[in-house]
Amino acid sequence: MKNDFLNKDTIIAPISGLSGGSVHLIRVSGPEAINITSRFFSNKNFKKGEKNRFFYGKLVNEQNELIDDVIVLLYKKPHSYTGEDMVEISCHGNLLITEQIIELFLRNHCRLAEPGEFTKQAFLNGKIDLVQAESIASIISARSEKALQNAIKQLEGSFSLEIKSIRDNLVKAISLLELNLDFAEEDIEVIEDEQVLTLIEEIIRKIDRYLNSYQQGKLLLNGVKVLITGKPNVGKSSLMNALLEKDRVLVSEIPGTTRDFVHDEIYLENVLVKFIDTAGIRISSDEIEKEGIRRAEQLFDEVDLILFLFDASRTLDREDFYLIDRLKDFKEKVRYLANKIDLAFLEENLKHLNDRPLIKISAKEKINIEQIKNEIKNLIHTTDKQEVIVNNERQYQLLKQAKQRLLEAKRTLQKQVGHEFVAMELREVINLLLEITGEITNEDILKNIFSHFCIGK
Ligand SMILES: Nc1nc2c(ncn2[C@@H]2O[C@H](COP(=O)(O)OP(=O)(O)OP(=O)(O)O)[C@@H](O)[C@H]2O)c(=O)[nH]1
Ligand SMILES: [Mg+2]
Repeated sequence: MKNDFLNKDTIIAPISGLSGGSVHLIRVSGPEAINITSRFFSNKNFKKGEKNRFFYGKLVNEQNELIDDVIVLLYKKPHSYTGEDMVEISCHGNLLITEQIIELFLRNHCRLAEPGEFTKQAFLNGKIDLVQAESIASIISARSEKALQNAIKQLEGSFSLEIKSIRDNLVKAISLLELNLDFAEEDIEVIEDEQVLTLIEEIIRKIDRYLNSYQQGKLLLNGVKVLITGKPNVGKSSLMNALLEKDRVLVSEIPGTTRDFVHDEIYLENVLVKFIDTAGIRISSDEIEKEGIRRAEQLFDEVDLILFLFDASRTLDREDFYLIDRLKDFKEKVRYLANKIDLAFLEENLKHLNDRPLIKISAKEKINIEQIKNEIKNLIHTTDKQEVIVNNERQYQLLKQAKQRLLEAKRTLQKQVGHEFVAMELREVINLLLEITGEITNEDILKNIFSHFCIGK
């Protein structure tokens, strides 16, 4: 079915970065790739070339004027990235040359490749499945070594294989159910429902593991976002500096020192951690400050961890209470930090915090900063042993739907309303899994996926 979407055009795009570098690489893919190239390429062995190999020669334009000395790599269908006839031209790293070559091909029955189109062709030609195609985008955008490892694992096809093994189990369950249907009239219970139930539950557990890995996958891919908040002068910027281990933000004894958001990043165990220091939140009638508070509060939703700071050497006041109250809705992702413990720690404040776990720190004297970093590491760690981590929204949504269907199948089985209904649900699950790997797909889905790629991928 997916071959219906295969286009028969010959497409071209630069595939290497175009700024700097001594060599640029241009890819041409499609039925006319070899013909067009051979018309303008001086090496006469090229057209006869049977196997995948490279050729050196001069590339000229229609007027036989030299464009550049180039090396051309020849890939014969289906032994290429796209699965089509494909040519890659290495020219000197000058944008004027690259443009001339691309223009030449555009004038001669080629068109510019759309973003992700080479990878789309690879998918349509069965070189890779959709999970693998998406992992290529993840490889390029990965911001940490861990995310990169995970994406490479997916490109190798380990997740696709897991999905396939789940599908095999579903087929097994369906055939058990159908076996029962065949004998239904003879009133023989060929299999125990228990057997199917066990299979379904096993699959649900597996899918659950993938669903749980999603949050983690997102953290690995995009980095962990940590917001530092609290009322003015409690030591937010001092903490930011302590976490970054440098004097990044201005610190002073005057409340209201930080006026806007300050961002900076570090790597913790190969994962990117982005800290955001904010202006102190105070209750005010000033419109500008209100806007600042609104923007900071918007971030509560977006970030992965909120570090709420208060000055432990002073009695909490209504500005602290305001924030403590606002943060109630973000329970799990808030850490309460009692700062300035080098000065004092007032026990009386504890009654306002209702047993919330506290980390006692001194941003200035660098006490217990490691403990905060450990909290961040814990977010990243939980699925260390997980084989594959799902980090793709589309795959996640399909897995979620698959789980819902499986739960429905389980209920139907337990209600004993008929095996055919259970089998129907399980077939739906198979379809959802086929959508994940792209064996069932449609033009809109593909367009959406590949439009997120960059040109030349
Ligand atoms: N003794 C002590 N002083 C601290 C500590 N942390 C911060 N301070 C001091 O508290 C004052 C305010 O610190 P900042 O880091 O600027 O506080 P802030 O929360 O960023 O303040 P605003 O940007 O104004 O909201 C400075 O004089 C810091 O030196 C600490 O752990 N112990
Ligand atoms: Mg500050």
